[in-house]
Amino acid sequence: MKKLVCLILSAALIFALCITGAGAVEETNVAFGKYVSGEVNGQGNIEVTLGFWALEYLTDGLVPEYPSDNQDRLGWYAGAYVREVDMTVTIDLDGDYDCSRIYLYPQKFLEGTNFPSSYTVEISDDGENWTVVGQEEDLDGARSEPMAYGFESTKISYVKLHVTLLSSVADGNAFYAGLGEIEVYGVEHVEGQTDPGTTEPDPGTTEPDPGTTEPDPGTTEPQPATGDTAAIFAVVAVIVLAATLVISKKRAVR
Ligand SMILES: [Ca+2]
Repeated sequence: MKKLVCLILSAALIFALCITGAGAVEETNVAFGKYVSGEVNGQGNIEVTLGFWALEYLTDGLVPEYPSDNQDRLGWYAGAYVREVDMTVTIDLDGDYDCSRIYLYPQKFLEGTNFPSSYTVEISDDGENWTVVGQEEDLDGARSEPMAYGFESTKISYVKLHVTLLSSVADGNAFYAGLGEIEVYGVEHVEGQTDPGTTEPDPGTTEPDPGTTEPDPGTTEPQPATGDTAAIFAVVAVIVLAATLVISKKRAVR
């Protein structure tokens, strides 16, 4: 009996360790709900946000249809009387994360023709030193799918979009650029763990396969790792079995 209980305990413990490890590498959108700041350098007559658009709508998990009931959360929108700008929006991830993918979603408004034409996507772990992981020049036209940027898993705390050329959308007075959402996929950084074993992105692919890389809007909100729940059950099972063993021992002594 004792040997059997020990065997079951060992198996349960190994199972718990395995699934706990599996849950740790599941990537989520770590930008969801995080603070976004905007800045314009060296240009006058420019607004980094317009009307009922807001910087915080870049990380609210929504890419609303247009027209829709969520027209007041279409995303971020900026305008200037010149098309060449020096404009940044920066997401503070509020912690260290090992990230490997960034998605820029166009707005459904204007069928995405207001997507910025030239920009860089940059990452940083200190908010001062930046590494470019994506770059586009002279994009134009309607856009419905997100732009995807994959890179080797890197510990970061900030993501910056640096726009240098607004879209060709103009109303006679100004040019504009907007996005519906920015998603950053990764896992919480664990000191001493440099390889989280995440998926291997293709750094050379800037535009995702429409059928596979656009996440379901319903999944933009971070979900708890599915392995965590199973791990909890397994750990509970280990405790119950251990208690059973102790009780059995006590009864045997009597
Ligand atoms: Ca949004």
